[in-house]
Amino acid sequence: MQKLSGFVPIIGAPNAGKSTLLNAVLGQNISIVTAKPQTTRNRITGIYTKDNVQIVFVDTPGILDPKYKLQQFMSREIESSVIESDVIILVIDIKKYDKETFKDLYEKYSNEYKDHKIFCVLNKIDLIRKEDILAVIKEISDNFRIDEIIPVSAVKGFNIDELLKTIIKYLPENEFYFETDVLTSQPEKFFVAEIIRQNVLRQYKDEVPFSVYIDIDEFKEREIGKDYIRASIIVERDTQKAIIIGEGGLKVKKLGEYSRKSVEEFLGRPVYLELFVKVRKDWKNDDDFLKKNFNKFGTSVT
Ligand SMILES: Nc1nc2c(ncn2[C@@H]2O[C@H](COP(=O)(O)OP(=O)(O)OP(=O)(O)O)[C@@H](O)[C@H]2O)c(=O)[nH]1
Ligand SMILES: [Mg+2]
Repeated sequence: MQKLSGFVPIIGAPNAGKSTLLNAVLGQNISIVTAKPQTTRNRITGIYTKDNVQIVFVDTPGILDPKYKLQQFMSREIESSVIESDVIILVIDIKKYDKETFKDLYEKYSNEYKDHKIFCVLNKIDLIRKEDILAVIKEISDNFRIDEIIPVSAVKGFNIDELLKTIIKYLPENEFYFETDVLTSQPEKFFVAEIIRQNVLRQYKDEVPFSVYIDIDEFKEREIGKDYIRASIIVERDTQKAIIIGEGGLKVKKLGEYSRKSVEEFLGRPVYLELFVKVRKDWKNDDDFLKKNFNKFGTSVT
């Protein structure tokens, strides 16, 4: 049978549910999800392969106006995932749908990427009434030239099969880009850093978790005994370091325990995880730091 294969970036506002959608189509949690906007920082490849079909999904950071250098790096991750793609998925949180905001998003992508097919995935339909879902679908189809509009609930798994079936209809005939058993192109190290960052985002409040960069200093696989992982939690200021550590080191201890458990679950083997908290002043605006570290674990699409 002829093989069908293509790249499908998942784009949208922060918190729209892009990473949850990626995890839902893959049936596995590879992209971190939290209730906080701006959770995803890099593009994350998730590869769906079944029979003669391979869809290379690319989860991206939420679209925003870059206010500091890290966000400029994040925005480039979005652009670079769209260029080579076949179908662009715009994810909208249906509860927050607003015609003007949608128009801006639509115009940006339909003007810049004229040859691409554009799908609108209306996510979080579990949160609103059916009549309201239908009203949004009608408004979009009456006003915009969107190739497909698909209502889903990524968290409940509603209509995900329909989304996959629809994407497949648009895929070009192509050889597969990846081996059939490959789920992602990022190395384990990247996911370990992301899992720790997810725990930071969930455990700490306000701005502190957004000032955190996780570096994996050492990742030693051992034949006998547990794997050894040493990670740095890099923050922007001394005050943030104190918050991460907590009184008597209790907070960072708890972070270490939770992170170890989630890393073990992900890797399927026991690990010994050591965390160190360090300050790199204002790293989010530091070009040298970002050039060296952003995307250091190779999250490139191919
Ligand atoms: N009720 C409901 N909540 C959802 C759904 N999909 C995602 N969420 C929630 O929305 C929040 C954000 O989800 P993410 O997947 O992290 O959103 P994102 O678009 O990747 O966000 P960024 O990475 O920050 O751009 C989380 O709390 C999810 O559990 C859905 O279908 N229904
Ligand atoms: Mg995300």
